[in-house]
Amino acid sequence: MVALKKEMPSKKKRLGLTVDFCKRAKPSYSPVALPWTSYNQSVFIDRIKVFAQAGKGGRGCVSFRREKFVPKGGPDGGDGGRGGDVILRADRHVDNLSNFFYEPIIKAKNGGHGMGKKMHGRSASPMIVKVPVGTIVWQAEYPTSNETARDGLAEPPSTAHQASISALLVDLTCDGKEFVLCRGGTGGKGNVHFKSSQNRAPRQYTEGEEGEQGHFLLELRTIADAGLVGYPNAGKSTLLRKISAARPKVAAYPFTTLHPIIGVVEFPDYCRATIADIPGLIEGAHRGLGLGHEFLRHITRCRILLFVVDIAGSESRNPIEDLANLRREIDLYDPALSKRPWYIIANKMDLPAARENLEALQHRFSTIETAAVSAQTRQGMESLSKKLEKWLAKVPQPQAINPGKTDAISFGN
Ligand SMILES: Nc1nc2c(ncn2[C@@H]2O[C@H](COP(=O)(O)OP(=O)(O)O)[C@@H](O)[C@H]2O)c(=O)[nH]1
Ligand SMILES: [Mg+2]
Repeated sequence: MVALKKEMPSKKKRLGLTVDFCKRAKPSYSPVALPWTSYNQSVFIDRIKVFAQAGKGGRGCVSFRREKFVPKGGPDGGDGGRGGDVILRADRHVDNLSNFFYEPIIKAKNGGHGMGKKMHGRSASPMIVKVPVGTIVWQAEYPTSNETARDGLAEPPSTAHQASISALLVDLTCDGKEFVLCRGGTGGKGNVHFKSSQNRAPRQYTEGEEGEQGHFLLELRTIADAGLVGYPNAGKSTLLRKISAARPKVAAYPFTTLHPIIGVVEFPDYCRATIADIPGLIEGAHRGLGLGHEFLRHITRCRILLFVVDIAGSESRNPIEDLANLRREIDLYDPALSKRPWYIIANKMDLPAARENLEALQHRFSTIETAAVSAQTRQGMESLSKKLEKWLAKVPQPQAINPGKTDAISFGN
């Protein structure tokens, strides 16, 4: 007897499926290169152009009252609701502007249209967008000839450099501070407003107002009490790790830190100070070498500047030359910044040749207070913390930048 082997169709065939779900279709998009990202760091954006549009007001309604035994009840068309505002709110839990990288168009909802029985249209809720504390908002203008209409929106042209900055609108310096970027349009009037002894059955109504719209440049200038400035590998990030709970990446190669990181230092008397660690500066940064001056704007609001030098002169560096170069770079970036109170942190005191170099450095910069530390071994960190508190106590809090001021600011990147 021959055993008949019955061919059982596969489950896929039984279900009538023809597509092989196991084989994933290749994604049709190509991965986008994000600025300032690495395998373990998220995207950091500190300057971005956005387009914002507030909601349009709702249309007024044309309607007449119709009820049993009320044959000619008169006009009863309600007004339209207000369009939503676009509001920026400074939030200390947001640390950069990367959400605008993915959504550079901010649109609030339109107001609802008016309805019969004198019913008012629904006013749209405001579109509240969170931005980091320290965000400065500039009005940007694009030539109108380049504007293209898409979905009723004037799109920012692809050639971004054509935009010009016209005015500084606001400096959001404290947590919770709000700014209405674009005001929503008011609602239109319903026909109830047009009745008169002459016009007892009005069919007139008004359209809702357009919401404000415009292009804006948002720029983050981090607010911290002290800023660490130094050559790559001087030990700035190590210092911040040891003095605060911040965890910037530390490694023995230059430009490990790719974006500013803020650490909070707690003093024994329950006072606190924030310290900003920015990517290393090198000689010629004003010519765009290294990461250039790109991140120096994050220390422009710091009350004091802490120049971190590798006092051991490892990697055949000269700490005195390094410090002089750093001072020159700061001066080239902004002469006002170079007048800010500054101090020296001589790091890597655990290495040989550090003592000798420290004496030479103190001799050369005799008027500047110096803290000698070893961030790696924690040597001198207690005394640095005390000095930091003393240095900060001498300097007042910086003021927010006045709106209306127009600054020379490039808008190409
Ligand atoms: N021997 C010694 N090495 C240090 C000290 N501070 C930092 N380093 C090392 O210097 C290298 C660069 O440190 P990092 O904090 O990334 O420097 P940054 O580029 O200024 O942020 C790392 O390998 C650290 O381990 C120190 O006090 N002593
Ligand atoms: Mg670093």
